[in-house]
Amino acid sequence: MAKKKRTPQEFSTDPAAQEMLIRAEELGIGTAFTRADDMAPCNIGSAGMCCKICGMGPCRLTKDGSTGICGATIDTIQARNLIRAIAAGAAAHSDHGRDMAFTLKAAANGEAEGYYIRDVAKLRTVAGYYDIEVEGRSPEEIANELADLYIAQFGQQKGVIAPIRRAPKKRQKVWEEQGVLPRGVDRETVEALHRTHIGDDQDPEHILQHAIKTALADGWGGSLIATDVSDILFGTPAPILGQANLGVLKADMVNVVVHGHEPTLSEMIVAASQTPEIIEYAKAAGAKGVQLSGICCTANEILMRQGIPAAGNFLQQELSIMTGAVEAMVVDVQCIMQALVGLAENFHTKIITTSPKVKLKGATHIQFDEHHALTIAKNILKEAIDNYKNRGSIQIPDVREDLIPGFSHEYINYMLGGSYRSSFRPLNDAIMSGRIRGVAAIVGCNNPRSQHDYLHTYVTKEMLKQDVLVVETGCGAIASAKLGLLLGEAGLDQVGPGLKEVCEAIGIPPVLHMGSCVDNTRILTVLTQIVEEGGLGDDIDQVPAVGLAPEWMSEKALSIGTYCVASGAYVIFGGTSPVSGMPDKVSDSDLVSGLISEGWEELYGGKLEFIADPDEMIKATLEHIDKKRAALGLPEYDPKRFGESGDARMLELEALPLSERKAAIYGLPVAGD
Ligand code: CUV
Repeated sequence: MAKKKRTPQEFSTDPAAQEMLIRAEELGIGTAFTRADDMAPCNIGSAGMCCKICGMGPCRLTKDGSTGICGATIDTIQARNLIRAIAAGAAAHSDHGRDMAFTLKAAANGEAEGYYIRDVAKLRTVAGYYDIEVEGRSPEEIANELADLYIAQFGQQKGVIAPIRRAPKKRQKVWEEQGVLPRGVDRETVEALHRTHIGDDQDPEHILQHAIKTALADGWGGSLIATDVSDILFGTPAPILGQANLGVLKADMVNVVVHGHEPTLSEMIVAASQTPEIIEYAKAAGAKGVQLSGICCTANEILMRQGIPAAGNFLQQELSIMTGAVEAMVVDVQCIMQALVGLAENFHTKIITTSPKVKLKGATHIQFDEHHALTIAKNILKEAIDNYKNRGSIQIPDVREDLIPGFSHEYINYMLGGSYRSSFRPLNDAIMSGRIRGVAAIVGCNNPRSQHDYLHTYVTKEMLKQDVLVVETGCGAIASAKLGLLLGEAGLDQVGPGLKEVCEAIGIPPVLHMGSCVDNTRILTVLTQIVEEGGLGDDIDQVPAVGLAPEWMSEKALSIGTYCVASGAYVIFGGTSPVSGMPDKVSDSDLVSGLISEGWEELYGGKLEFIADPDEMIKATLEHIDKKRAALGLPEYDPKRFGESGDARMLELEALPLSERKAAIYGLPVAGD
């Protein structure tokens, strides 16, 4: 039976993406979307029932009771595959954190060209968590000691990684009781690999316990370190105006798209692009200047700190090149499609790899080194500018949307109360009164198996109607940005009455962009601060909040989901479950699915579920939020109670004659009555 081919409109909900997909079709160029149509997923592998950890296999288990050559059961194989994916995700995030810590060390010692400590206040706050002396010491001295402490977390062999102490007290106790406090970031990842070698750990429950430990080493270790150090070196994000979508590319400028994850490189390219030397160089090449933009989480990093526009999310990396207007795509690590090089051959675009860890055959490699960062960044930009003359026909979709990103947990704390009384009190109060029904963190990737951006934006919009405050990171945040949901005024007509009041009173969009994937740790911090503020329980599992990754695809997403569950959150993934078994076929193995949902809920209060249908996702989210509200003894959510105060109401009142206004506000009789 011939497989159904989707149309550009079915591939993506984003008009800019659709336009480029039509161009791709006209030019006869394949993309991840068309390849997804051509490639039927292996149903044994996608259900987690293929084992290829040794040379006796791969063993494809297809029905209940079947085993691999060594005797491994479906349950064991599913648990092993899952922990391996989590370990890879945790390794990716944590290695990013390690590189950031080394950059901090180099900057503190004056050995990193172009880097300096931009956020001394955050440096002092973070140092304070670890009892590092701050009084009377220079930022460099403090940074040196903090960098040493952070670098040591990766290779630590015994004890507990230091950042764990930033979790709620009660949560730390849970982890201690369950024996999942991570000893060292690298150690847990290595052990995950050891345990899944042929002939090692074969008890699914025991394997999954270590999956939790590995993920915690990411969320409360490597990723948290990455976020901390990025803020210290490049500034803690605060609201800033930005733009998103392919329409940010400029026809008369040299377009350089940075793609990947680590802000060390992208921040330096931002700095280099603003030097007179580079601006002159671009003008000499006949361009008006250099237009920088980002893809994926690199986009998020420079968007929220510098307001550099985002060209798009994961599934737009190919589409940006399809415009013909990109002189260079500069990549570092993670989420970089191998297809880029072949695709770029149809245009003049140069793919420039920069990480010693990531090379693509056929790409230009200009290795990045933080000791000479500014010089290297300038060289990269000159390479792009030199390529401007080779441009052929271009087509840039005229589609872009403004947005306000930059809601770090520090800023959220500040915005709620101002500098003298910054606190989470107003947020807690709003949740307690029911103005805000609960919080949803909608995060994660795009996946060409589903319609690009559809699940993200559908779920987000439904949450807002239900008075659920939404926080976002990663490619999900870029999806909402493109829809205009990260802009106060644009979103508020689609928002429930209570949440609308809160947004108007504080002056925030109903969807808060909190950063890149490693910045999901900011969400952990927000949840911790909500708990510490009081009134919403004494641990994260009591907060009416849910995490969602509707279009997930990366192993990092699995690690994030798992550390959020271990921290007490209900986490819902869309798409297919990597541990589903084949319920409608020959196997109904659901032991592992049960262990990561009800099993983990019993132990940690959080659970991981895979729900493909967005309406089911929404239903499960709201049920969970309402259940947590009831458990806290909070009033039942009732949208009719709100929407009568706030700015909108004031504007209505202001339009009335004075006498009627008084009557409306104070219930006084109207003069002349
Ligand atoms: Ni790190 S991991 S596709 S860029 S969110 Fe985007 Fe985000 Fe997933 Fe990758």
